[in-house]
Amino acid sequence: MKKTIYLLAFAISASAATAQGWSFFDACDKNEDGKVTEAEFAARNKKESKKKGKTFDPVVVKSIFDGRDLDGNGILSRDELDNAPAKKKKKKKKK
Ligand SMILES: [Ca+2]
Ligand SMILES: [Ca+2]
Repeated sequence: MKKTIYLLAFAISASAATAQGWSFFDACDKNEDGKVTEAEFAARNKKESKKKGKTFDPVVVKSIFDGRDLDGNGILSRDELDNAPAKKKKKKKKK
């Protein structure tokens, strides 16, 4: 039972973004050129870290950025940023 709730919360947080028309991508893409550069991504994470009282670690952010940058062109597209983590979850099919 506990597990179900946990999974549900996960699913909600992942889909809520798109349902509300908010996307992490848009939040990062400050100049709205349809791409998120490493600088934009870092800036966003820096802000988030500050808000959450965490220390901003550029090394960690860079590794996240690289992990999302599937084609390795140094820029995150909307697909790479918004859809990359969701892909993983598709493994577990749920109706
Ligand atoms: Ca941009
Ligand atoms: Ca890319």
